Amino acid sequence: MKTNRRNLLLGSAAAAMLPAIVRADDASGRTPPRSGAGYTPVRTLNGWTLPPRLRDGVKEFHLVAEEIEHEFAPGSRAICWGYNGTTPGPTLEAVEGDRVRIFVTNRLPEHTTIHWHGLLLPSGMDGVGGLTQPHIQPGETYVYEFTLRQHGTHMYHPHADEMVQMAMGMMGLFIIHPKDGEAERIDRDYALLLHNWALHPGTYRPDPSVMQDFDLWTFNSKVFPAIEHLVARSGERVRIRIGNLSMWNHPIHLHGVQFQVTGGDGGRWPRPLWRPEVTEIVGVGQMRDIEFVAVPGDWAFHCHMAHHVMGPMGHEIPNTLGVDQRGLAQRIQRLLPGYMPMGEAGMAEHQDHVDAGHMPGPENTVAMMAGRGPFGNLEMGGMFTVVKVRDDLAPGDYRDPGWYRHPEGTVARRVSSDPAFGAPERRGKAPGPDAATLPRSTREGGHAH
Ligand SMILES: [Cu+2]
Repeated sequence: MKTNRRNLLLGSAAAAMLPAIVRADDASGRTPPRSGAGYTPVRTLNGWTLPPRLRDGVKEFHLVAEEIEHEFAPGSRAICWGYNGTTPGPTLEAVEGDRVRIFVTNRLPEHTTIHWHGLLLPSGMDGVGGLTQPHIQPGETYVYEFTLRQHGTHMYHPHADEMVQMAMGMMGLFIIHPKDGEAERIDRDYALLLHNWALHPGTYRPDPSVMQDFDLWTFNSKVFPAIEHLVARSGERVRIRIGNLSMWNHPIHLHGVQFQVTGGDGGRWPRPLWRPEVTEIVGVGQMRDIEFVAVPGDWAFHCHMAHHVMGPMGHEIPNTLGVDQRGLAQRIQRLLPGYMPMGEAGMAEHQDHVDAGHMPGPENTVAMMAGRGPFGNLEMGGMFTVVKVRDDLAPGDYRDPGWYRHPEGTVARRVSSDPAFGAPERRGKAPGPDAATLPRSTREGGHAH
C-alpha cells in the first residue's frame, strides 16, 4: 500500500470504527490490556502488559523486582528473579510524547537498578548503578521520571550485578507507539524477548556462571511447546517485535512469507530502509521488528540455531552417529539399568522413547524434543512456535484455531516405499556395507587405511 495522507486518514477512520481490540482469551487469566488511542495494543507472548495509573497527566508504573517461581513448560519449574511476579516482567506500553513515572521497589536479597535499554533520557535516569545513581538497596523504592521522545521496541533490565540478575530472568519489554499513528495499520502486534538459561537437568535454580552451555532457549521465558502460537487472519498485517537479552545471537526464521524488517534499536525505520528477509539475526542486546501480510497455513517460527530449538541435553555426549550398537545395550544395561542406546541413525527416535516412558529423564527437566503436530512428532524444543493464519478469524481473536486444514492436493505425500524408486542423478561414492564398523577418525585411536 502506498502511503499518502489519504490512506493515513482512511486508516485512522477505519480504526475508529472497529471495536476496541482486546484479547479474546488470556490463558494466564490476567487483565487484558486496554486498547490505546490509535494503536493496536501489543500482545506479549505468554506475558502481560502493566496497566498504568494516570496522575496529573503522567503515566505511572510500579515495578517490583522480586524472586518468583516460574514454569518454563510443564515439567520444568525454577526459582527465578523477575518483576511483579513474572519473567519477563510485565510489558510497559506508552505513546511517544508521554511523560512516564516509574517506581521500582527492590524485594531481592541484593541491590539492583533498572536500565531503560534504548531510551533517550536524562543521564541520571539511565539506571546504571554506581554511574548514574546509587544502587537500590533491598527494601528501597526509587522513582524514574522522563518524557518519551521516540517510538519503537525497547527493553528494560538491571544494570547492577547484571550477569546474575539477567541470568535469573530480570528483563522486560518497553513498547512506545508513534504519536502520529502507524503509516500502515498494524492488525496484530506481537512482542517477545529471547533469553537463555543454565537450568541444569534436575536442578531448580538457574546457574548464573555459565557463559555458553545453556540448557533452555526461550521466547518470553518459555520453551516449546509451552510458547503461545501467534494467530492472525489471512491478509492482516502482523508485526513481531523481538528483543534479545540472551548471551547468543539468534537468527530468527519465519516460514511462508518474506517479511520486511521494519525497525530496530532506533525505532521504526523509514520505508526505503526496509528489506525483505526470511531470517533476521537479532544480536545480543538488539531489537528488531518484522512485519508481513499473513497468508493462510501453519508456519514454523523459530531460531535457526539447531541447538536452540532443542530442550536440555548433556553437553558432552559422545557422537554415536553411525556406530553399530548391536549387543551393546544389553551389556551396558547390566551395569546401568534403563540404559538406552541412542543416536545410531540420528536422534529423531529420542522423542518416541521419551513419550513412551522409556527414558524417564532427570527430574524437573523437559525432554530434548517434544510436541506433536497433525502428522506426527515435531521433535522440537526451545525457541520454536507456530504462526497460525486462518481465513475466518475475527479481528482481535487470539484463540488457538487448531491445526490448519490444507486445501485438497496441497500436502506433500508418499509416492513410494522403495529406496530404489526412480532414476535420480547421484554423484560421489556411497560408503560400502562395512562403513558402520570403520574407525570414525584417527583421533579416536583408529587408523584410516
Ligand atoms: Cu538461537
